[in-house]
Amino acid sequence: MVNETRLILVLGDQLSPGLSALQAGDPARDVVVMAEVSAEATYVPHHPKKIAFLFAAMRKFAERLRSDGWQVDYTELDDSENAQSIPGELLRRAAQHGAKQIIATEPGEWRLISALQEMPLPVQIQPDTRFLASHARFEDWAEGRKQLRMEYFYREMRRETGLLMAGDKPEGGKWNYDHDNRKPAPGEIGRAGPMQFTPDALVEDVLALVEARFEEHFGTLRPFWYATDAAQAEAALEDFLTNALPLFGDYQDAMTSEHRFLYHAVIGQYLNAGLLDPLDVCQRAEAAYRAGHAPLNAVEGFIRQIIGWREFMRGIYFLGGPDYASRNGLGHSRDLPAFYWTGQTKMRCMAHAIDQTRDEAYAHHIQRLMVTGNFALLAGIAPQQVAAWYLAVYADAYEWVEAPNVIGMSQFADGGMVGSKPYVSSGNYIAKMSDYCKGCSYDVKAKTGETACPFNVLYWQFLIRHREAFEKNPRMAQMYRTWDRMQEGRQTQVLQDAETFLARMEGGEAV
Ligand code: FAD
Ligand code: DLZ
Ligand code: SF4
Repeated sequence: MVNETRLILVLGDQLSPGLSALQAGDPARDVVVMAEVSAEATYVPHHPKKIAFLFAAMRKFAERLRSDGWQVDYTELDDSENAQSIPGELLRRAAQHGAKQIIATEPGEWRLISALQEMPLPVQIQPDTRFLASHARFEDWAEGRKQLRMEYFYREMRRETGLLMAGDKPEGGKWNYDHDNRKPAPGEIGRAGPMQFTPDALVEDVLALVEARFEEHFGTLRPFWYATDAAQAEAALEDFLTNALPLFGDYQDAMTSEHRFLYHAVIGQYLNAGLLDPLDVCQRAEAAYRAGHAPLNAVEGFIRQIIGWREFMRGIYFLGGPDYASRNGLGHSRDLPAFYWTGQTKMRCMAHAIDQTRDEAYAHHIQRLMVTGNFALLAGIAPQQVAAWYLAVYADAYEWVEAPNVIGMSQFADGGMVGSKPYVSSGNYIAKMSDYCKGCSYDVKAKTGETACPFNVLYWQFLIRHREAFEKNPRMAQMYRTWDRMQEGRQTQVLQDAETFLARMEGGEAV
């Protein structure tokens, strides 16, 4: 029948008024379905701050849709009728309304895409238009290329959006100012951190619910300070543009024990849930540059993260297909050590990154890549266990962006789709970019022995374990030459120390 009610599905990370499913629907005819369900909250044990953020933002978005004239059937987690899964809730609501059709925007995970495709009702899946590059656009770009490199894709996105362009040339003459963005942490940080919001009554209700239901999940719920609607997310963005963007570039890779956020935007959770629009964010950053408020290296670096890395990662996930997240190119199989969930390790850099993650559901890129990710890769942890940890603990984590970052960029498990070489380093890099090593139980300068920094011995052991895979890589050949010049006795000692460390770690000793 022509005017039969249809259901419009809006997922927790689809809180955008321009969502394609809403565009395809009709407020006079259709019913929006939104549901807090335990299947989504527990398929990995999401951080309580992440669950609270999403539930609060979902409730506020439902109110907004109602005031825009939509009928919204919203199911709270503890509703007695709640089917506790997305397909279950859709079927329940379809029966209530006699609806025979569902309209959805493509979810950001293959798992949920298949669940929708397998529903007994027809589901019209609309493309997610909240990204610059459609799947077809990315496939076209990737077609026939031997290697997929973010830099070349990024340049096309710059041309297409016109961001930081001077005619058909890049602003300032260079596409990429990353070279200027590698300063270690400054002594003083003149920024209080990201903008924080006091929970209102609606948020307090959600916090009580999350406290009662997800107490056993890793992560501290309070103090809860996230933005939970578009207006607050906008205010947080504005605060970043004013107070942090000018120094974003310089200290992008720095880490300090004192400051968790440095000059980072801390907007990943807002962008990925749909509270901020990526192109708008970039245009506002560009305006800050044009107004003379922020330098080119900062603004180019920031824009590259969003129209370059973020879009590229999404392209890789969907190009990789449903099995992308299960790849294990280096055949790693060790279990994730318990200290990823407790922070109880003598490695100060790891303890700091994990403790901060527990408190904030946040760590910045270099902490994720060069501390927790680097350690997991060096120690040969099973990439799917590493990925499950990242997916659970970060407020901005959804598989479309988490898997290419973890399986691809960090664990080099996707066969080189994302990167041309693994991101591994000894303790040296961490010592250079942070103050973690001061006061660590290990000695970053010691290359062998009981107190040697574990990253130092594991680094060589990793290279030797995977010599066949990497020694012909021109970007890694120098390291193999260094190893080959090392005295044999020292080589044996390094490898022995690495084995001893791993055995102690696997035996559950405090390492
Ligand atoms: P900023 O440093 O201020 O950067 C601004 C924005 O750029 C971010 O909000 C984000 O939207 C985008 N961005 C930057 N780097 C990336 C990247 N590599 N991929 C995609 N977007 C990027 N990002 C996620 O959004 N979700 C994840 O689950 C996620 N998992 C990661 C796992 C690992 C192992 C690594 C190395 C990186 C991961 N990232 C992930 C990328 C990056 O760490 C976060 O986007 C960033 O730390 C978010 O904090 P911010 O908003 O302060 O970022
Ligand atoms: C992450 C998440 C959580 C914790 N809870 C819900 C929920 O209860 N309801 C919902 O619609 N979405 C939730 N999400 C987001 C989904 O997991 C997300 O849409 C998929 O992983 C696809 O990106
Ligand atoms: Fe980390 Fe090694 Fe430095 Fe300790 S010495 S903080 S383990 S890099």
